[in-house]
Amino acid sequence: MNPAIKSRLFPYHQVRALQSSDNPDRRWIIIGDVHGCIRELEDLLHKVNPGKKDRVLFLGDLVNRGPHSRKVVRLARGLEALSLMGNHELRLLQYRYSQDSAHLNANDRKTVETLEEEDWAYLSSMALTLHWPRNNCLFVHGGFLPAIPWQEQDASIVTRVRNICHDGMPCKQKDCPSGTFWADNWDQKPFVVYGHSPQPSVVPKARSLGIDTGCVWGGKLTAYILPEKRLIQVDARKKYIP
Ligand SMILES: [Mn+2]
Repeated sequence: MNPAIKSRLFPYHQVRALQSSDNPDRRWIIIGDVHGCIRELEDLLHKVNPGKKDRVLFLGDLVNRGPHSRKVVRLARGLEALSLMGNHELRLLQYRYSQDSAHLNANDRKTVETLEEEDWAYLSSMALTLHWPRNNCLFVHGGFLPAIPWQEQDASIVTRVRNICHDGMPCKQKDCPSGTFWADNWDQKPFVVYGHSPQPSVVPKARSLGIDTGCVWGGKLTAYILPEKRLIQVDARKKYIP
């Protein structure tokens, strides 16, 4: 197929938003950015000990940067976990659907070489958001622009946003020193649980919670358990990137 056509067929519209089924006995185990840190993911799952009724949800960026992207994807598949799309998966899928290697950096290429068909299928199944109506919780990799309804925000926003400018649009810190973090401007419902922006500890705010605690940078890997609102963490075994 012509790569340009295949690229346009990239199925964002199919995976855009999921809504959870409402099983009152089910715990949701929300896991932040793993980035190939398989040993820490195994440590965390051991500590959390998911039951049969529980559902694991990854917030995206399972791959790249760390040592074992493929093993992480394989483990997620084995758990029948749901995963949302991170900017790293988005980039790999953009390459996959366009065959244009301009989407990839050197680290992405190493990951691409290891992935098999089933892994690509898993990446392709990732939704951009998941809404949990019972507690009005919304899960996403990056975040949202507060001025636009969350359902209308596209993959390039919800997987990547960090800072926003005074006009409400995304901006880079170096280009716009007065930009502010999106969650500092998010004072509406639903309550958002997100990853993507690593911090030494979780970032609790009135209307959001950030759980990327920078495992691949030598920080922690975090799980947030709902409905009990409990945090479980493990330390990174090492710093995988300087
Ligand atoms: Mn990310």
